[in-house]
Amino acid sequence: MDKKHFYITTPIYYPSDKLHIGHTYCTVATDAMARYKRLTGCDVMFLTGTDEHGQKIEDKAKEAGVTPQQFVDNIVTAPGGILDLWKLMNISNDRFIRTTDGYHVAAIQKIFKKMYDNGDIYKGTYKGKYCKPCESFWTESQLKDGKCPDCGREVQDAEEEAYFFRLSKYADRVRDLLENTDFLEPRSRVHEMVNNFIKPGLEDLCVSRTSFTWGVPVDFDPGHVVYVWIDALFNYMTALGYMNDEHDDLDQYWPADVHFVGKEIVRFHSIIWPAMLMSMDLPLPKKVYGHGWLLLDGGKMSKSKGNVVDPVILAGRYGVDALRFFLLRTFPFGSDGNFSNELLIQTINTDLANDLGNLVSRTTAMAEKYFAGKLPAGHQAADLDAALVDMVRGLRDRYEEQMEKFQFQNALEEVFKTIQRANKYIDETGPWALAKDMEANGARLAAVLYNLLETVRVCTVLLLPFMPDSCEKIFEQTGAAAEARTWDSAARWGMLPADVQVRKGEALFPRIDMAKELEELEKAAEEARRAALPTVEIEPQSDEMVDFDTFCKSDFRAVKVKDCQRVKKSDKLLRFTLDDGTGTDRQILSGIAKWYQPEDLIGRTLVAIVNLPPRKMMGLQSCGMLISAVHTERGEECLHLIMVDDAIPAGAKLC
Ligand code: ME8
Repeated sequence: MDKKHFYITTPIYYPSDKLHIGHTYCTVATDAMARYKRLTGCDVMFLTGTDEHGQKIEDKAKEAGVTPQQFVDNIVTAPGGILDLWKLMNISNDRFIRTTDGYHVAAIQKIFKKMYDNGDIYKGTYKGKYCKPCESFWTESQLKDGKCPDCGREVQDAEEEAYFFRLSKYADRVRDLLENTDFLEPRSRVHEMVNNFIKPGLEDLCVSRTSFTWGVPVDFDPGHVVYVWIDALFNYMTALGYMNDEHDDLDQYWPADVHFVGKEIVRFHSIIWPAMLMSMDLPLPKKVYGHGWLLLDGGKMSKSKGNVVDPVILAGRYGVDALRFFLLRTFPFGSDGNFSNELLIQTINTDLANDLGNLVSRTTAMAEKYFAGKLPAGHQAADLDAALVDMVRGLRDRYEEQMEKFQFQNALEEVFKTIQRANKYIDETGPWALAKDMEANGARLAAVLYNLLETVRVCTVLLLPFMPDSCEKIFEQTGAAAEARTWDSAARWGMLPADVQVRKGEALFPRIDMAKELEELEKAAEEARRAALPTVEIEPQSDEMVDFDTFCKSDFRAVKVKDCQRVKKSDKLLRFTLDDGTGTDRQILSGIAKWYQPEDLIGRTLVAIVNLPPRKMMGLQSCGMLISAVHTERGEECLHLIMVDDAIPAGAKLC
């Protein structure tokens, strides 16, 4: 029988900055879903990619002094770029599309022309508001307090000759799709779309621009480039070969089973995307799922706010699997969730170190200790085992029900309830007590360990989509062969041979010392913040002119340091005794204790202005001021006393 096809996509990401944990969240979720579907036996197509056109990229490239193509290459394909991030996160995408790929560009031109030919794209004048960072057009009525309703930033007036898509024509069909089918989930997003966008009246959509050039050119009207969202949305089909010969999988995989998208782009996917497909007479995707955002301190992460969390750092510290697991275990996929380091560490400690890690290590350690790693055959079940065994037998179905609804958190909850039950079973059966009399209890002890190994096996199969590498290690340790790692096997009890061979390995998820780790993270974040600061900052030069005669009145002299001491009760002041060439010592107080040790300055020749009126500091007289150079380095003030050649005699005038 042919395998069931399953086509799943992430949004294609803007390569305008490094991706953060929020982007990683969606891709990890899609990856878990793709792996789950493969596990269940589907023929999966998992697509991700990058959305590389638009004014924002053009502007950023200009700022960086490179071409837009160089700019995006640098973020997508260069070392440390998006492709590397997905490799690091163990993302199993089958295809990666870049909207600058030649086949995609040519296909978009054909698509645009087709909608123009069928009358759904027409030429007019665009007057309205444009949000540059979001690359979105808005009507006055859609703005929130006069600002972009998506990101809250200022919008600009825009007026130009442009092409329009007859979105209004499809308003009723789209509304019907949203209200009367399961096309868009979660359901709360349907009300949002209908109330905010459809009920106020869908206006035709401006779908070309002439104010920048970094986009797909409208081939029949030079000067126009295709609106980035048309270019972007059709990626889901061009990547399968729609209107191009690069690929040839449209028949197998279109319509898509699900597009996973963040909530702010649900509007594009659930209104504009189906309307364009209707215009082209193409089948609609089966589902759009709008997931929530990962928030930091209650707000959306963004590079411009400087509050992004770097997945590479977290994966480096805790391991890729722990990070993947945390993202899907902690936050309900359809709602927003607040990211914090505490939560991450707590999840790793509780679920992975305590529950799963302990279960695996205790079970394998006991199998090694009591049976040298190989259970004897012929062990027997007891009544006490039924509660655990029944729970494991029904686990796959309960998990599947949640996975089919994209409720990763609930699916994992089912697995972890079972893991916790198994840990309790260890306490209930007391293997260490049984081991005291192996002759009498050896068979029973083997049965207990077998039940634990079977529980671990089934849970591990179900954790495969979330933590692929760690699960392989658990299979190795617990002696699960290939046929005991399958989806089918997860619904069956007793897939391990009775005399299973166990090999205890290293602890999979070491416990993290929360307080110490938080402190280190804080330090690392502070270092990263500092590293991001400009290396050297110097004060801008003054515009205010000083007349020559006034300047000449300032009397700068070379002075030699005869003595230098800290001023008692002051962290800042040093007291200098100086030879200024007059034969009488001069005393100057200077607030430079942070930068110099007094003894290092004795004997040096410095520069002082000597005709400032004397002033008192900490009860001591200061007659003049030492001259220093100051600048800021990584946010910190730096000071260097001006020191001159010691051959210059004390009192020499500087002019
Ligand atoms: O929107 N939490 O690209 P994008 C969760 N190019 N998800 C987040 C997030 C966060 N803190 N921050 C961003 C685009 N995302 C378009 C898509 S598709 C045809 C074109 C999600 O790089 C965001 O919600 O700005 C979106 O789904 C995805 O990252 C890509 O965002």
